[in-house]
Amino acid sequence: MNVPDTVLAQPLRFQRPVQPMARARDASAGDTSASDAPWAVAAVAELFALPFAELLHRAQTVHRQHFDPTEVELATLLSVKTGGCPEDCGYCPQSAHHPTGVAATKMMTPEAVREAVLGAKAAGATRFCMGAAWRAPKDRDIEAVAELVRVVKDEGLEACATLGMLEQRHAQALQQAGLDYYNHNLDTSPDFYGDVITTRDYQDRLDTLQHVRQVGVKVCSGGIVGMGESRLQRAGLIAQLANLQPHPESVPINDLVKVPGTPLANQPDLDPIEFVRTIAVARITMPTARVRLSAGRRQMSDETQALCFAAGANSIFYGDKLLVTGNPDVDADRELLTRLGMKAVGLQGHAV
Ligand code: SAM
Ligand code: DTB
Ligand code: SF4
Repeated sequence: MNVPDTVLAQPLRFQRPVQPMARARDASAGDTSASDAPWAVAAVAELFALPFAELLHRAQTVHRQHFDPTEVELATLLSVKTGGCPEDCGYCPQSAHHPTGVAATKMMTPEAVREAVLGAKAAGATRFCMGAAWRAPKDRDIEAVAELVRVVKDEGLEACATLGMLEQRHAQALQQAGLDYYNHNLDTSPDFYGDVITTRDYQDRLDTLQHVRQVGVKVCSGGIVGMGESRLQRAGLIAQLANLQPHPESVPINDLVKVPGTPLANQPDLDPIEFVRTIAVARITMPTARVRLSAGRRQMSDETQALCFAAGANSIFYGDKLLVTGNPDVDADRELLTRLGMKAVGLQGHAV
């Protein structure tokens, strides 16, 4: 792993580690009260470097202050407009720059989307997220997606959309249609970003998040790990997210899905323990967020997923497909959640 020695050097002592220096409040002593003090990347890196048991303990302490740790949100994804995307995101099977064999489709009809929403609702999902492979939607796209948002809201689910860069007037139109969340990931740290994407820059992403925030739609923003970034760069991503004012309400943490034909297809696997650490650090730095254990679960063991929940993940993508790649099937997820004694949001007092 490409981690500086200074970050890895960690005394193995059974006592409270040195508290993050650059943090105004005392996170090491369990003070998780809201604070405006920004998270320095170095302070986030110190969290990453904690002994695993200490890190998990802190994450669990924070988690329990804000959530029932046995509760998990089930969010279902649907790609309403797939493939042919002009952006060159190095991880993405839907980019027209990469020979992945994903065919470009037209936008789905409201009828077809309603059918998918009903299926997701019957399976127990409470959030429905629609993705489109656009750089940014046009006026007519926004009208079409607004119609889809109304379909989701009609069926009583929370509506989320991820459509690329968003102008404020477009965010406003979606808000009026009832959109609850907009997903737009920062993806990685500012200093690694250019290695992965060249067709839009980091500031474009921050601008979109601001437009979403300004119209009162909740922000869903996270990133991908396992793209070859260093631990310090993972800390850089988390610091960026945590320093948004306020931090995102939802934070998807994706483990890279290596799709043949994409530039990142041959990346070495990220150590699962490092993935769990990323979840724990997201939980500690963004105490009231839904931290979503997102893409990559199909390659993950049940034990790794269990550790992610223990580290503060409290949301998953639920349904047999993500956008174009696979996800664990619904029966397997139900069985896992039952084994772990976890219950879905919206289902009081019993498992899924
Ligand atoms: N086109 C829109 C955009 O990029 O803003 C929305 C859809 S895009 C597929 C949403 C997010 O999915 C990306 O920002 C990225 O974080 C995640 N993603 C895409 N491909 C992935 C992969 N192979 N593995 C993990 N996450 C991935
Ligand atoms: C997010 O953070 N992950 C989701 C959702 N937001 C849109 C997408 C994951 C995509 C995984 C690869 C694919 O199926 O395209
Ligand atoms: Fe296009 Fe989104 Fe894929 Fe990037 S992540 S290539 S913007 S669909």
